[in-house]
Formats: sequence, C-alpha cells, structure tokens
Amino acid sequence: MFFDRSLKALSLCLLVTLGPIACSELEPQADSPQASLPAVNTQLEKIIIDTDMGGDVDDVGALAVAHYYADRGQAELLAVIASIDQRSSWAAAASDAVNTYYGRPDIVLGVNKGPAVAFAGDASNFTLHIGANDELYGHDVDSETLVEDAIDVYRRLLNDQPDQSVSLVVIGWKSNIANLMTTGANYNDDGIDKTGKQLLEQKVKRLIVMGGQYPSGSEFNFELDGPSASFVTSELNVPMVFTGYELGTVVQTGESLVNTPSDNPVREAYRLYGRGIEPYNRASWDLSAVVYAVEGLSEYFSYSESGKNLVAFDGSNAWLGGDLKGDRYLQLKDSGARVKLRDRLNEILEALPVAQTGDSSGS
Ligand SMILES: [Ca+2]
Ligand SMILES: [Ca+2]
Repeated sequence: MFFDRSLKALSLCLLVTLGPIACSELEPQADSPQASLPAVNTQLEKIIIDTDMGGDVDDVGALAVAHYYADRGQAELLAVIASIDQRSSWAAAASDAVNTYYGRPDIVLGVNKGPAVAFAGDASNFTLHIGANDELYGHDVDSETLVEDAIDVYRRLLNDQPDQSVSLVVIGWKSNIANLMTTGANYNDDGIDKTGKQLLEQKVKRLIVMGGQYPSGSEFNFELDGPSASFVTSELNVPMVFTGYELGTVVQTGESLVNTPSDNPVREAYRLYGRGIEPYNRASWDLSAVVYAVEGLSEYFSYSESGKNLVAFDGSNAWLGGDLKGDRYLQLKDSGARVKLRDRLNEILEALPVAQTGDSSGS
C-alpha cells in the first residue's frame, strides 16, 4: 500500500556491518533469559504499546486488540506512546480517540519529542482525520502538543511499576526505547535515581518487537531507524520476542470492521487507509504482536530456535541461532494457524467495547 514493507535482499554482511560491537555480543550468556518466555499466559498482562501509528493502519488494529483484552480482564493498558513525532503524525491524538471509544479516555500518552526520524507521512492522513475530530470521537487530546515527551512518560511509569512486571510491545520504530536507554539517573531532575537502561532491565519482563524479517531480511520498522533498532537489540538485556514481516503479512484482517458502529475510529482508520475500498483488510503485523503479548503462544504461534537478532545500522537483520542470548522470533504454529488467527482477529475487531454494551463482567 502506501508504505510497502518490501522484501529486500540482505544487502550487506551483518557481521561486517555491525563490526566489533556485534562480535563482542556473541559470547554465550550464563544467565540466559529464555526460561522466562512462556508458552501460555494466564495472568493479567500489563502492557505498554509503543507505536508508529500513521505509518500504517495495523497499529490502530493492534490498539483495538489491546482494548479487547482489557475489556476481558486479561490485560491492563498502561500507556500508548508514539515513536512517530508530532511533526509527521497525529499518532497520540488518534490513539486517544481509540482509547476513548473503548471507554478508557485517560490512558497515559507520550510522543517522541527527540530528534525527528525521517518519514514522509501517509497519504491517507488517517491519524489527522481521526485525531483532530474530537467532535465525533469525544477525546480530549486533539493536538500532539498536549502530549508529554515519551522519555518522561516512560521513566515515571516504569519507575512506578513492580519489577519484571511490564510487557513492552513495540510495534513501530525503536527510537523511543533507544532514546530512553541513553538517559542518565535523575534525568531532567526527575528524582529517579536510575538510568533509562536500568529502568527497562528492572521493570520490563519481555520486550515484544514487531520488526525485521526471519530468519533474515529487511523490514520497515527496523529500516526507518536502523541505528536505534541495532542499539536496542544488541545492548538491552531484556528477554526479547520478535515478530517479523513474513508472519503478519499472510494474516489479512480488518474486513469485519464494517459491522461496527460508524463512530468507531478503528473502522474509520481502516476505511481511510484503504481509500474506502472494501474489504478494509490489511496485514496483521502489529495485531499479532499484541495477541502474543497477552495470550502467549496460544494456538497460533510457536517459538523459533533460541538465539540472537543481529540488526545492522541499515535496519537489515539476521537471526543467529544458538544459546547466545535466548531470544526468539515467532512463527505460525502450523498450517491451520493462519486462518485461525485471521478469524480470531476479525472477531476481536468486530467486538463492541464493554463500555458500550454495559456488560461490566467483560464476558
Ligand atoms: Ca484522553
Ligand atoms: Ca506499526
């Protein structure tokens, strides 16, 4: 579509591109985090969504999936933080519209106010149409200038959470996480005596990353800010699970949204992005990441071999198997999983918010 996450050949040898940093990272780690990656999640998942909403519409679908689980007591959505900055998108305002539709108008928002990542914007401007239309959607953040800096939000929010309690779902560029990692203790006199990297490693139990292609290739989320993707994957000592281009692209969802109310901003986002041509289907890259974050592998996914993701500065990546870091990437579980996941996601997207059904049990 407007930003085709085109498959590109791995253009450079990753080991050459990454140089000595990567090579120094290839030593086996005695304290491998892989044992903490679950097959099935049974507890309420506290999640933060870090999104490049505006680059593609599946971020909006992913946010709807998070609310669906929150409605059923399976997830708590702590914050929605945009990696795409206010100069090229209305990501935070559009997120507030979706949060408000689902009855959670006060979810904390953040936006990248650091150095701008070069991004031309999306031709349909769906975040602008939704984010600015507070008359229809009733949200109170109708301008990105009202939104806090992502770094300040992350530091305060993570500091307040119990250790190893947060699933951080990054469905856009890795810019915010990289920027956060470089903050020092007592950043901007915030009174928090930890570096950003320490906060992430102490509070985040899993980093779920939509980005890359597996076992190797190149994909939009890493390409847009390759240095940040490389820095986060090589330097952050948090268990990581990746979901790549090849998984989400075969799971096309969104067509069920035509059965939802006309004031559903998720429906409108898919309509605008799809230029009004039904069915409003789009690949489920970001939606799949949220399903895994909350449900675990469930009946849809299986883990790759244990290993480490090598990400070059140009955003290309390659999986290096072995007991190197203990990370995984997701695969579709079996031949039936694609259709099961597709149908499940369309069912989730079609479900009315509990706030609108008046059913507080969430069943
Ligand atoms: Ca709000
Ligand atoms: Ca995205």
